[in-house]
Amino acid sequence: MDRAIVFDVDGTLAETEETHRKAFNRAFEGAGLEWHWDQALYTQLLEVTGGKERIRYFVESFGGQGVPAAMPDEFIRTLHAAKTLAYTEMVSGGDVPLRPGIRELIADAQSLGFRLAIATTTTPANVDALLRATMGGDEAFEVICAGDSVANKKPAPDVYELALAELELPPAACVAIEDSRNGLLSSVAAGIPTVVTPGIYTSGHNFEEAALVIDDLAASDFQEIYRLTAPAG
Ligand code: XBP
Ligand code: MG
Repeated sequence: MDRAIVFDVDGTLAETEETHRKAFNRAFEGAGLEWHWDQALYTQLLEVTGGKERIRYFVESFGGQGVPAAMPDEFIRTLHAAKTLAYTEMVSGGDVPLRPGIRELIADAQSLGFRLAIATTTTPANVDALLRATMGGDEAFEVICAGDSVANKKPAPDVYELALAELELPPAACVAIEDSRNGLLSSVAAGIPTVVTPGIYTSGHNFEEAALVIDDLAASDFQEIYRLTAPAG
């Protein structure tokens, strides 16, 4: 079939951000830093996508208040690598299930011949760990675009444009599934009709550009999603 569903990962395939937050805090503790990102602070820091960029945003926002006013990129990279290790260990241990309805949507879309892809800001190792733990591997997804594979992370369109290029499909032949405003802005900027399934950290976001907002995917009619795609060519 010449149509595809492009899935975001964090907050969409699974509610992962609490595990990300715990992994950040473990990395800070392991580095002897007295930082602790609670849920209120993390909600604010999620304004910035990308873990390394989020740490940089935290330093620049809170530098001087018990936080170094500046931090070398190399140190941030090392800190983020420790976070990724902590995250993948927790996810591999089965901490994070797929969101309700996601497994059914993937199976139903596959049975109808839809091609499946991923467009995410998170680190590739995190995608691999989540898909192994929840689906036994990434075979369902023909294309996986993640993390630093693009120069500009969401809300820039880059990662969705890369997914379209690898799928060799026009935006109108696809539909994106997202959970956040940053993700919605990214997929819409790439011209892709977008369905939003708000999550625990994003339910208050503005989703006015969405083609459809679904609060409970498990109770939804998947045809409403499929109808947003048009045949390529
Ligand atoms: C969500 C993000 C990521 C994760 C943390 O990505 O912005 O940065 O919060 O993962 P998406 P990393 O919603 O696009 O899946 O620390 O690996 O960036
Ligand atoms: Mg997301």
